Amino acid sequence: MERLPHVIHQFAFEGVYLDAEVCTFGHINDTFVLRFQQPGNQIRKYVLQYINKHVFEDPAKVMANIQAVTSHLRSRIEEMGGDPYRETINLIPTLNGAPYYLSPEGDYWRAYYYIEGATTYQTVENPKHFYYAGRAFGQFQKLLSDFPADSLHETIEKFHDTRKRYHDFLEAVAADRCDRAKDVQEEIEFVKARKADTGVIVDLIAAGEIPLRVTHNDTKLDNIMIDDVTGKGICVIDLDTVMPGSALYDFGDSIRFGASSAPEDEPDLSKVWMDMDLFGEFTKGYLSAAKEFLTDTEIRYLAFSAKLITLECGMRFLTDHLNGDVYFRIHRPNHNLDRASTQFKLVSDMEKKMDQMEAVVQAALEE
Ligand code: GN1
Ligand code: MG
Repeated sequence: MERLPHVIHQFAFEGVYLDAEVCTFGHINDTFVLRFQQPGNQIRKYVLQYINKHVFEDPAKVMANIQAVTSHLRSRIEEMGGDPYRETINLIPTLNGAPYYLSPEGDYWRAYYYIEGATTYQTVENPKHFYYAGRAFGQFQKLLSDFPADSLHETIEKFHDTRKRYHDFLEAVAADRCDRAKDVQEEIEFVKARKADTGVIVDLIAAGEIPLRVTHNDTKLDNIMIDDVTGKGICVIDLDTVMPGSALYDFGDSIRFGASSAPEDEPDLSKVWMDMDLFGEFTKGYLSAAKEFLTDTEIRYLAFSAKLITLECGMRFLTDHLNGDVYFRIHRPNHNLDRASTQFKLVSDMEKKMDQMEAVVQAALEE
């Protein structure tokens, strides 16, 4: 917080600065909502973020991706008669016209317009929201389907390469830096028993059986803004991991987070399961926008991708727990272990429901 006054003066914000509030949700960056007084007593809000340098080795490349993708989105939204100030994020330049501020200490900061009249959720409060979240993520991929994927930087290498994530996990188990492996044997065995799953999508990509597309790669529910009046998903946010990837990663990650009956870090596992109604809502919304561009092979692996990305995320949380919580921000002891446990509970439940999930995908295609 003490760095804020200096940083705030680097950006082309309008009005008189009033105050800043910390946003505690994301696990990676530090986010602040700033309020500025405008003439006539109006208040305007902006979002200011400090980019985590340990996660993003080259924040300038992250920003180049975001700039390119948002300017593409902006022109497509304008062509369709939409509102480019609500339907995509918009960067605020620094006073020098740069897309981010690099401080003398080597820290990267960026700012956006705050989108008014819309909210992000940690769990689905109204099933229709989830239908519209699916539609918005499908639409996001569609709007970017003519964007040259190879012009984007791979800002985190092999981000959703689940086989690589599995090897990182094995390394963390072997190193056991914090002497925690003895207490999580059951969780470790759970992951090892699913080794064969980890190569399925990477192998399909390598064999050219599914295409690389421009994907978001972090499509959890709290990365979409839901309009407070219409309940529609209006804006996809957190574009840090926009990279070439598989559409399956985006579908799978949305289900992992949003179709769960409980928050990602629920400590009471009896409250955690995969909600089939929510799975249906998202799948219908997503396919209403995406069925026109997805291939048959992608569609065949949609249900599986939900399980795979949930396993991958659980594995990442468990890896970080073993490594001493160096990647995901924690707010209590064993927080990453709790997060891993919810993911594994969801994986087990999805395995039981896989036939039903596949039937839901087929039914949504026929709508
Ligand atoms: C991180 O920053 P945030 O909280 O939106 C992570 C995602 C994980 C997610 C789990 C760059 O996303 O990959 O799925 O936490 N982002 C990065 O909640 O690693
Ligand atoms: Mg986020």
